[in-house]
Amino acid sequence: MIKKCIGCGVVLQNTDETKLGYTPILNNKAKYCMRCFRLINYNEASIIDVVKHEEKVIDEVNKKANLAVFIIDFLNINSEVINKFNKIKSNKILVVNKLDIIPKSIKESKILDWLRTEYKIKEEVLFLSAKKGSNINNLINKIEGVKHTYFLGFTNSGKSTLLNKICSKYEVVNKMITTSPIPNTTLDFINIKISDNCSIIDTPGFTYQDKLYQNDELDFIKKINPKSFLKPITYQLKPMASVVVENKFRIENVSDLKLSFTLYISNDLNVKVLFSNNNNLYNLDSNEIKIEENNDLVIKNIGFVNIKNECNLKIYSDNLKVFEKRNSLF
Ligand SMILES: Nc1nc2c(ncn2[C@@H]2O[C@H](COP(=O)(O)OP(=O)(O)OP(=O)(O)O)[C@@H](O)[C@H]2O)c(=O)[nH]1
Ligand SMILES: [Mg+2]
Repeated sequence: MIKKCIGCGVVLQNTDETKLGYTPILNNKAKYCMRCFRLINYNEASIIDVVKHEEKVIDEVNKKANLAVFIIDFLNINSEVINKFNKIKSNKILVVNKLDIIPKSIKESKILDWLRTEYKIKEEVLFLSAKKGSNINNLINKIEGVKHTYFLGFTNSGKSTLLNKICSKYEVVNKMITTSPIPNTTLDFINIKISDNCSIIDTPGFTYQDKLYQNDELDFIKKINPKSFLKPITYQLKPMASVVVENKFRIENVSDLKLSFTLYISNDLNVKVLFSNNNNLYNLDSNEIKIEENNDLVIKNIGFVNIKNECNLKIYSDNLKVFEKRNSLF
């Protein structure tokens, strides 16, 4: 009989330690694969080549979902995420997760209006914190009595954390899906029956086409996900001054005005201000972009910058495709 890991959904096997699903002893008691065991107990990831599941997830959801719950995290709202949401044809809800890290000054109603105008979202939007469990009753009301509710979204948006929270409200024994700040934790569909005729299904997260890191840069990857409340930092950026984040990218003010420049990124990431006499990262690819009044500059998978003034910025980065501008939320 095929047995699946209850943490990540892959088929368990005891023949090849280097492959997915490995467990030393494969018997009736085996629950988690070695990778999940290490993630859960030591927060330690083995880097694996994850099979891309994007098309498989979208196909299955479009064919089988009675309801699709698409989860995004507040720091990662961008065109790629919204395009993926738009590919879902079934009845769907958008959930903005990680409300616990959002500064209180940013009201849900404001985010909602902005999602409707900037990203043309027409569907219902719910705001919650999967980690804290706040506002999840609204979602539970939606899924109760629905035969197949699929949870989908980009990796690390908090799908599995949310399913675990929902399960804790029902009497589902021995099911604890693995969660972690490392991308691609969930590797296959995980179907959990929460009551008669009602199942919730976790799915492997989508990955960004362009990223600022390699899969083995675990120290950097762990810092991207804010562990606690987000404290945005504002810099008054003089002409020719730059902000450098973790030696990954440099954003330089190439206008002749001083800019108000507020970073909404994890506070674990190292930020420094440099002047043009310091040539750090000047060797990377660069691109100059014009920022209109009150635009945000999005850094996909990292967060965004709010810039109050119209200006020109020069960006230095290994991957310029992760930067895009949008009308600001503020
Ligand atoms: N602050 C905060 N962190 C959260 C919340 N939900 C999830 N996280 C964290 O985000 C990270 C990713 O959570 P997962 O539940 O593993 O994300 P996922 O969407 O299942 O990711 P994949 O399985 O890779 O697709 C973990 O470190 C979680 O603790 C939340 O509501 N607030
Ligand atoms: Mg997951």
